[in-house]
Amino acid sequence: MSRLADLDAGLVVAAYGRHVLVETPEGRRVLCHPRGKKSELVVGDRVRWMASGDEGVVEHLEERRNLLRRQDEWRSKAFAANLDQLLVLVAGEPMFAEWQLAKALVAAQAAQIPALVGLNKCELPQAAGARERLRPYREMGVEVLEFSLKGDPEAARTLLLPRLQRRTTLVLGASGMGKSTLINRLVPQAAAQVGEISRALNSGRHTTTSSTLYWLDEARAGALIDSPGFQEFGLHHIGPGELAALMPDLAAHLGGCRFHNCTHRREPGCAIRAAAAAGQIAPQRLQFYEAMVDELERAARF
Ligand SMILES: Nc1nc2c(ncn2[C@@H]2O[C@H](COP(=O)(O)OP(=O)(O)OP(=O)(O)O)[C@@H](O)[C@H]2O)c(=O)[nH]1
Ligand SMILES: [Mg+2]
Ligand SMILES: [Zn+2]
Repeated sequence: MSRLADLDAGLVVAAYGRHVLVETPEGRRVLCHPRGKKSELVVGDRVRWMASGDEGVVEHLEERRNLLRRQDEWRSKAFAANLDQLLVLVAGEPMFAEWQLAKALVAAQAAQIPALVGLNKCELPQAAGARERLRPYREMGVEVLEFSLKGDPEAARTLLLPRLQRRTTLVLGASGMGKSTLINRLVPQAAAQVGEISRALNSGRHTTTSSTLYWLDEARAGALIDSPGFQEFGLHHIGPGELAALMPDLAAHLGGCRFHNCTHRREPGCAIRAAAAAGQIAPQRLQFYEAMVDELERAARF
């Protein structure tokens, strides 16, 4: 085993199952394979690697600052590591699914990654319904940026770029919310960066199935990470007892319940239910909480 100091440093900019694309500090991209049965490498990982012909072998994974992941009944899947923030894209047409947003925000909170919401397609009349659906989120302190990537791309750039510069941002959103449009509007030579990745992988086969990191600037200070949708956003890595603390609107009332181990469902003297009854917590947020606790408790029994 070579000494760590002798190995090259690199950043995982794309991950495809068993192999990853590693970018060197000089900006060269090398197809690498993990050594042995290592833990799954994800985009954003900092690694140490060694050349082996034209390709490379990842020998070491540097400690992660954070890791955004989801877990369902069957498997655990990591989105990306070492993130500065999460941007969840939503829209009114098609209308975004509120629970997907709610889950993404819980996962971000659990990983201690700041999150903001982008309401795209705000020029459409259906944006009003989406704005209304986002109201509890704004009220709990989630920042919501409104823009129209297609209707007014310049305004969208002006609004978004200061929030994205010099940071690594994971962009999440269901199909049709505008992730690709965002990348194409904000990333110089987005198509070229994709082409470069396909070339390094020697085919176009893998291009859309995995997360990819795009640089926002020549200096490679800011990056957007594109992800392949998030249909099955499981939160099974979170205990049912932890959930309320990860929802800011519920968390604000924690500590006020009569029982210290209150599950906030049917116990008397529950401060969270009292807050919901008083209109301080939106009904759909309490419903989400109850449904998630049920799901997580069921999962814990198996
Ligand atoms: N009206 C309107 N349409 C938009 C806007 N931004 C994107 N779209 C359209 O919405 C559709 C979906 O956009 P995409 O960028 O492909 O969405 P995506 O999130 O990448 O979707 P997937 O790749 O399926 O996950 C496309 O037809 C876009 O042209 C907008 O601001 N207003
Ligand atoms: Mg897309
Ligand atoms: Zn309670």
